[in-house]
Amino acid sequence: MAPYTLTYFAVKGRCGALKMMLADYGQQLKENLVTFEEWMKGDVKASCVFGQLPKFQDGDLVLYQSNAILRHVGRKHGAYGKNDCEASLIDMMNDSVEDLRLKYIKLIYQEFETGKEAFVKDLANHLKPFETILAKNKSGFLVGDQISFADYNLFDLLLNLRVLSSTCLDSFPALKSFVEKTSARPKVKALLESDDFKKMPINGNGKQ
Ligand code: GTB
Repeated sequence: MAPYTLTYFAVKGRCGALKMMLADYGQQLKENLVTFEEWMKGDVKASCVFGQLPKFQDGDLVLYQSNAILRHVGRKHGAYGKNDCEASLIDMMNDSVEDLRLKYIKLIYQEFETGKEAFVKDLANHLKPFETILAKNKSGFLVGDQISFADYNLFDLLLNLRVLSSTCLDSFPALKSFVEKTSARPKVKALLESDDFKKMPINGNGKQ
């Protein structure tokens, strides 16, 4: 039996990074996919502590909030740094990934038609700090010399951003190399190439 269960919509959305991290650690995941029609009935929403998905179950532990879920899995599988200082730096990186993800989500769900051009134009300003950090840290990871949940989160977001703007990484060699290296991790590669993963839309409204 899979130790972990994820309840979410049939999109990559806020769970792409989680799926990549679990795959990379050889962990099985049971997925309960909730349709939009089912969600609109209200019962599932009412059962969620904050009225939103994803919901993640690890035995008796029930978690909401995608970043708390990433942290939990990262903590359990050695993807949360080697000491407290690394863990704090990883938190900082992940919060910055979240800041950019929120801008992306706002674009996708609220202003895609009117805001895409400006978003893409401004994107380099938001990618630059990650480029600087990765160029400086010769390990190829955001923090220390091993992969962390923040790396999977950044990787997932960069894949989405490259779909939005195929050239957005062109002037960022460290980010390009980061994407190439993470994509080439054998279990991540297998997930990315799997039919189930490929056929899942990135977002719930068909925009990407
Ligand atoms: N801070 C929370 C987290 O990080 O987990 C935010 C969670 C969140 O925004 N959840 C969205 C949700 O539950 C789904 S992700 N929305 C329903 C609601 O609030 O009632 C974005 C999303 C929206 C819609 C679909 N869809 O229709 O397929 C898919 C994904």
